[in-house]
Amino acid sequence: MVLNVAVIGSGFGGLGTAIRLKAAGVGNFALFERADDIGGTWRDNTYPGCRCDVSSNLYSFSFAPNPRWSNTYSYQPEILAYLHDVATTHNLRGLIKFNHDVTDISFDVSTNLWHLTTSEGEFQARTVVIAAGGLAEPRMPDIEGIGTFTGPIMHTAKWDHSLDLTGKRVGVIGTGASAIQVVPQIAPIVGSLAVFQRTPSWVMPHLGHDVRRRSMRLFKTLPLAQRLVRALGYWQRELLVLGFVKNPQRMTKGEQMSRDHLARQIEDPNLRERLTPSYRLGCKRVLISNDYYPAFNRDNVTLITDAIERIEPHGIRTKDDTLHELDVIIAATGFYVTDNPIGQKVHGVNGEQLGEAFRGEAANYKGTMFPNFPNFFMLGGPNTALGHSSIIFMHESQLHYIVKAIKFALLRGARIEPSAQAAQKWTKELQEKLPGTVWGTGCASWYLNEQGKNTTIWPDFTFKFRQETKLFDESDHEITV
Ligand code: N01
Repeated sequence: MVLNVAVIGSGFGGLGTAIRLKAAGVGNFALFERADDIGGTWRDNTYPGCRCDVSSNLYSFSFAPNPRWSNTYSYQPEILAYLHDVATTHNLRGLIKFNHDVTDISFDVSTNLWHLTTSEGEFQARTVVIAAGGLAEPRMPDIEGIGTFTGPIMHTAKWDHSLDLTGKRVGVIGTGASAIQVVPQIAPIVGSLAVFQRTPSWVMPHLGHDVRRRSMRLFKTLPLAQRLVRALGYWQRELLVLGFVKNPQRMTKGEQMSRDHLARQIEDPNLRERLTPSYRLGCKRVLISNDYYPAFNRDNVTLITDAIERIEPHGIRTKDDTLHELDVIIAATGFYVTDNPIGQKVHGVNGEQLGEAFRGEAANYKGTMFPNFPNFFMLGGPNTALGHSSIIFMHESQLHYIVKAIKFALLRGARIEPSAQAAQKWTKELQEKLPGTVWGTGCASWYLNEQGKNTTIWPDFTFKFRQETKLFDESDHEITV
């Protein structure tokens, strides 16, 4: 049987797509999931302290508010439980093909169908939605000798809960969003903790707190109250665009807040100095934590700022020729983002790889569609991620467009793809906005591709993206019936 829609992934993106397709009356579709459970990155990241740095009222579907969030910034188990609730409420599990690892998605010009190769067999679909997630593929550090270490090495996104860290000499590589959450959690139990920092992060005070029962009751009986809280959080975050995008000079105020936060928590001026970034706040992802800096006040935690030379059988050797002896290494080294491997698995009408477009070497349309990839859509495509707000808002915007386009294609039996002209216009205008933004102020970050081009972040207010994706614009597409 030929599916109407093949959706790849069952995290926030995949589940959101399924709900929107059902609501629009589109039937005969399936979600392909490589694992045996839903949840995407929120299923995979189970390291101690894993938590969302966007408030839960905003980091959730607008159509599925959760009045029971126990903290304003939820931890991973509660977010995963939320996704399970959503899947149950919307009766989605029967639509998901679990343990189906998709290895190839190619367009067949003779049938105008997408051909999917999976670990469980072949499938055909009229349209495809990629919802595989931008933070789905953990990146191990490319450090000489990594294979020679005799102890366990684990990535934060693949936490081994059977590994007892009690009393162990542990090294954490990286000081990004994952590291700052895991370091304070494991510091009290390990014997010693060496944190290997290549670049310090800007860290702001965390405003998260437990939600009172009274508020939960209010949100349940009066959903409008929760919608207002969500709206307030949304608009507060939109104001950040004035600094991130319009005038990065404004970030100096935030930098001072972060310096004050550091000064309140770390007394040693030398340590403070080494933890202070030298790039503009926002150029890399801004982090929030109240317990990361204090972890360095513990006697068993050391900040290592000498660059790593190599990994040896018994530890990590830094450039000053010190061997830091370790029992366990934790790689908090992030993900393949601009070079997400999913890009190598998708092939368009001429056999070209999607990866080229995704890396920013070819044009895309609204971060969602690509010339030569007919009836094909990507959630979290180029320049649709955010530094200041909730990615779920962007996914929902994309879904407005995607579902309208899918219905258009299915009702007419049409093949639709953005015209080269429309895609070039979109990509050019977007790239022209980027140089003046905070992400172009000269730091290395996972927002930039190998050529230093930002192919990840949406450089504007998110409501502008919502406007852009409201309607399916036939005139921007090549339509063949
Ligand atoms: O990864 P990162 P992450 N040698 O790429 C360092 C989301 N997230 O997993 O800065 C030495 O930010 C690297 O150093 P440098 C969130 O969107 C969200 O922490 O490149 N160091 C950096 O310090 C986040 O932004 C939550 O110099 C090496 C670190 O490793 C994204 O995931 C929670 C190295 C990688 O930091 C990724 O965060 C957690 C090497 N060879 C994650 N290679 C939420 O709360 C890399 N590094 C939603």
